[in-house]
Amino acid sequence: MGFYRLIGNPGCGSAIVEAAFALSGLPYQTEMLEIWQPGPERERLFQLNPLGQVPVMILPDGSIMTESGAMVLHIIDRAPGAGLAPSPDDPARPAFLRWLVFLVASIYPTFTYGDVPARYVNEKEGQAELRAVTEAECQRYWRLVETGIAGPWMLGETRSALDLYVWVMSHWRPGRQWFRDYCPKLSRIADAVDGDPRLAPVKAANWPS
Ligand SMILES: N[C@@H](CCC(=O)N[C@@H](CS)C(=O)NCC(=O)O)C(=O)O
Repeated sequence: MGFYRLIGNPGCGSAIVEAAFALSGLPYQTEMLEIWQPGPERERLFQLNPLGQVPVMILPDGSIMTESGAMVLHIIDRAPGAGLAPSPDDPARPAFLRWLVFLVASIYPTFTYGDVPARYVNEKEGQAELRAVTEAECQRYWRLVETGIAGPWMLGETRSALDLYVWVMSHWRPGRQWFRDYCPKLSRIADAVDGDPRLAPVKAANWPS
C-alpha cells in the first residue's frame, strides 16, 4: 500500500486529519504550506484546492480529496479498528454522524467567514461586524454542543474522531480559556486528548512550544 500525503498548515484543520492518521496506523506524510501569505506555496495550494483551503489529502492512487470531514470518514473506512468512530450498527453511530457534520458544517464556517472579513466586506466597520457576529455564532454553537453531550467524551464513554476536532478547534477563537470558563466538558475533552502520548508528535508539529 502506498502512503497518504496530507497538506496542511500548523494548527489548522489539517491537524485534525493528522491526528486521525496518527491514531489510524495508516502510512502518511505531511507537507506544511504557508497558506495565508501570497507566494508559491499558496499558489500550489490553489492548484490542489481551488478554495485555497487546507487540509488537502493526496490518496495513494494520486487522487485529491478536500474537506476534513470526508478525510476523517475515509480514514475510518480504511482503519475501522482504530477507535475513531462507533461502527455502523453501534447505537452511538447516529450521534457521531450528527456531531461530525455539525462541527464541519456549522462551527467551521464561522472561521471560514470570520478569519479574513476583508474578503467579504469592503468597509472596516462591516469587517469588524462580520468578525464579531461569526465569533458570537461560534460561541453559541459550542454552547449547544456543551449542553448536548454528557462527557467524558463527545460520545459519552466512546472515544472518537469528534474529540480530535474539539482538541484542535478549541485552540482557535475564542480560545482555550473560554472553553474552561463556559464549556467545561469540552475543555476536559481537549485536555484529555492533549495528554494522549500517541498524539505527541502531532502536538509538537502543530503547536511547537
Ligand atoms: N470545510 C473545510 C474548511 C477548511 C478551512 O476553512 N481551512 C482553513 C484553515 S483552518 C483555510 O485553509 N483557510 C485559508 C484561507 O481561507 O485562505 C474543511 O473542513 O476542511
